[in-house]
Amino acid sequence: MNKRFYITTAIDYTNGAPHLGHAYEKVITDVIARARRSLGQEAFFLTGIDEHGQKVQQAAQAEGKTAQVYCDELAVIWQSLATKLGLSNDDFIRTTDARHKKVVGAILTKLKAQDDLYKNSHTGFYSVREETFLTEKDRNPDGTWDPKWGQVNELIEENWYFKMGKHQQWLIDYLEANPSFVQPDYRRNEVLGFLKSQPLEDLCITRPAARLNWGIPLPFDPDFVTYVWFDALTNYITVPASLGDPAVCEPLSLSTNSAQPSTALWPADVHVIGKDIVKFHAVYWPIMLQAAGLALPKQILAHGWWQKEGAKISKSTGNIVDPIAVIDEWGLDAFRFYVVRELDIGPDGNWTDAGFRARYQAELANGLGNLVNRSLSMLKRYRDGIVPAPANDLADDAAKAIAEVRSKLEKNELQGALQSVWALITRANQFVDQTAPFKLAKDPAQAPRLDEVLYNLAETCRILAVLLWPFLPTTSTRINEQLGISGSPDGFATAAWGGLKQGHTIGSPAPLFPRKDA
Ligand code: ME8
Repeated sequence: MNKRFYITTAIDYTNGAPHLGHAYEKVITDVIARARRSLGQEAFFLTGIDEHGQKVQQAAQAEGKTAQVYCDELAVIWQSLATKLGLSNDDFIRTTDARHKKVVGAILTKLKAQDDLYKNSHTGFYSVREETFLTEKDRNPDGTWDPKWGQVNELIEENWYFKMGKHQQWLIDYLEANPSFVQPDYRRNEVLGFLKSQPLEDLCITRPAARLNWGIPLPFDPDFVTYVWFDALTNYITVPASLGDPAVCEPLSLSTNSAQPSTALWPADVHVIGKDIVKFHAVYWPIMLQAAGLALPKQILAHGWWQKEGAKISKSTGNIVDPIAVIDEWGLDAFRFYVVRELDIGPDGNWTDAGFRARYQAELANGLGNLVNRSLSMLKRYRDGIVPAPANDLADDAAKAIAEVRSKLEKNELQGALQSVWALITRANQFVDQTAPFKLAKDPAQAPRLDEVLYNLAETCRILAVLLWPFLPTTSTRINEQLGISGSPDGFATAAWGGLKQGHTIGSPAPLFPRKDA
């Protein structure tokens, strides 16, 4: 049983509409998953939704629905977003799934049995209107509470706590010994800075069911439901457990379904998440796993946040990018291309409509689209679509791009990989301009040279389809179809120069990216 490359996204809260940030994270994770498969690894890609918690409970109440009905309706919307984004996910987790509740119960039971959990009462100030405990930071400088909190009562509340402090030094040592565990480096440094600056407080892992009932009850104390983060993080091991992965089932004493062969996924290879939830993934999650006797994920990969037109994305101000509307207008691959090309994984990004249009026009329509269309149209016109004998003018440029893309994909440098692909596109477009095949076609003495030029261009298009597959799967498949090649261009090894054979007949060229001049 070979362990698969296991990659996950954050699971999205379903109390609002999907936005650019959600879509971006899912697309970069999909590109990494597809890239691994193209490079020959068996990959398993998990995404899903985070359905419990107060906000969902309140939103359901506001619509006069039960929380379950409300979540079932939203799950359809979020699953259709995954389809719309062209995600190649192998599973879609919902935290309301029975399989998930079982695993949350199992990890809590184990921690309780080990004496890692204890019940304690906490005195604090509670906002009735916002249904939340306030901290000293929420106080006005004069000691009063802002009117937005409504009535604030001092309250004693019992809850269950998870002992974290005893793992603090272990985690610091682990982060120092494993620099790739949290990436980029500046995020790892933030986590280390946080861990070294203060003693880690025990984590409150419940809410009283009397206050919040939309959650997973504690198996040993049903007056409490599991705190939303303890519930949510566990999703990453739920799916391996449901597939009988012994790396999860054995430490948690879960039975494997012996009727089915089990799938080895854990530990995850990459958890892709946003910068705001690094602490949960790089502090709480490793400590939960360590305490429960499970292996740690190999990497937490934190991406930055998008703004739009230089301002925070916000539904209330209307400053939003609706990924579905963009895809409906411009096509899925235009959306995927822009977000991956514009923003490297790590720093923050800024979506501008003008920037989106500019990249569409210059890089997709005039760059890739024009190269493929003119290359294949000339082959059709001058040689009846029949591939001439191999020639090698662009072989070195292609080999350079192939090597660079491979090495960048192995390091999850997606933006860099696209830059290397576009260097080849630019070079090939220059080659058309320099060799001027339309002129060669007018001179019968130049027929051998025209053959060479046409071979170079068609073969470059074939290689581009392979290199682009993880990023632009629809476009890449269309290039392959136009080349008359059956099957999907999803194997990186086939990118090597010379794959196109003399005498092969291509299909029909058609524009890949319609011009949007209006
Ligand atoms: O945090 N730009 O859910 P969520 C880029 N349920 N990414 C963004 C973004 C933006 N403007 N806004 C949000 C949660 N994201 C939890 C996760 S995981 C066990 C539980 C990213 O719906 C955000 O950083 O608030 C996170 O990775 C993801 O979208 C889901 O955010």
